[in-house]
Amino acid sequence: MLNNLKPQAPDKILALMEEYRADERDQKVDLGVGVYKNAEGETPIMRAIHKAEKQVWDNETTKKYAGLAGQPEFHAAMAEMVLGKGYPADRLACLSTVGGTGACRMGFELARMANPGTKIWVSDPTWPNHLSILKFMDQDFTTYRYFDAETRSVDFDAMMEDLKGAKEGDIVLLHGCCHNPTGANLTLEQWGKVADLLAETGAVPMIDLAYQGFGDGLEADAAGTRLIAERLPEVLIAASCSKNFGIYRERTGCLMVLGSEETKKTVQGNLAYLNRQTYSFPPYHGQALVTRVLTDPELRADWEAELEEVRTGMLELRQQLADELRKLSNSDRFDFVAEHRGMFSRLGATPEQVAAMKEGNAIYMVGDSRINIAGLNKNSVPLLARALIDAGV
Ligand code: PLP
Ligand code: TYF
Repeated sequence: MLNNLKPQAPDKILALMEEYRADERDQKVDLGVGVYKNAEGETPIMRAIHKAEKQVWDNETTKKYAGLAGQPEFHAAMAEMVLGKGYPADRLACLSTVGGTGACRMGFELARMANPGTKIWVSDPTWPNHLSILKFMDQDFTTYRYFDAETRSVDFDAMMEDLKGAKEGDIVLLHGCCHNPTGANLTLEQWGKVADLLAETGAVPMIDLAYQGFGDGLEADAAGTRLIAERLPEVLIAASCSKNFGIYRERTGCLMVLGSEETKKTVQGNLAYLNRQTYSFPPYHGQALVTRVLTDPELRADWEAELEEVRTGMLELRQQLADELRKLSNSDRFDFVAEHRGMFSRLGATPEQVAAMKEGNAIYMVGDSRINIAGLNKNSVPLLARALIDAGV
């Protein structure tokens, strides 16, 4: 039986991580996988998470099974963080999931259960895992134009043109903020236009929110999602806690589904059903940490402060890189680096140029020339800028 299996292509981002690890050169720079790193190249446990972990350790009295759909207090805390105080609890159903990836997967599954003929519209480009999950599910999907390779900003006219083709009951997947892999994002005004178009066509938005707090701030990064949630009758939101709480390996995420007061109970039942069919109970520990951090005022203030340090640190690196490139190229053609938001920017280098920087400069970026800004520090920014110019980017 097992000899029927075919080899699977490895995840390119994770494979690059291995390649970097095996590189024995001293001065190597890892701009690959989307994990936050401080100036020392470490991914520390956030202070508030560390404290919350101690509290959980001190107070937890049992390890028996918890909620099948997750913990209601986690759902409430997440809903408030994403949708704001006064979110419409009477029409919101929530599911705790295995990371944001699990939330995406369950969102796709729920959409298919609700509408077996649904087509899923994803941005071109999008996070490669979206595509691989959809292919694995044998789910009908298509892309909409998103990124203007020339200006490295959103090609909004093309996006709107393509999304006019989305039909009632189709799913339109949008990145809530900090678009992965491009770094180019919609303005709030553009979110409003997308909302109008979706209202016209009856297509249902699904928002992947994996980097809230990494772009313009915790509230600002949720603004597009909140606008969509206010204007449209049905919305799916796949939120990840991996980045903004720094709890990658705890696998903590939440799928939120906004419908009507009438559909809420059945949606909630279907969500729990999806967990049960897949792995029964979702991981508990990360939910407990996030709930404590969000609901304890002292922990929350400390977490927000540290998240803000992370965010502004990345913005400073963006500015430094843009300034350096302005100097070296004698032009403003790299100014987009400072305009982009989040961990990533797609620089627009060719695969050959990306390979040349890996071989010649030990600078590792994803093949589409996506860099993880947090992989840089003050010393490596000039190295990257120099390598980009020397490679002819
Ligand atoms: N969506 C996007 C766009 C991502 O970049 C990620 C990766 O971190 C995720 C979802 C989900 O991440 P995780 O499953 O680690 O929470
Ligand atoms: O895009 C990234 O780098 C992050 C981390 O299979 C990641 O989202 C990468 C690949 C993967 C899961 C997570």
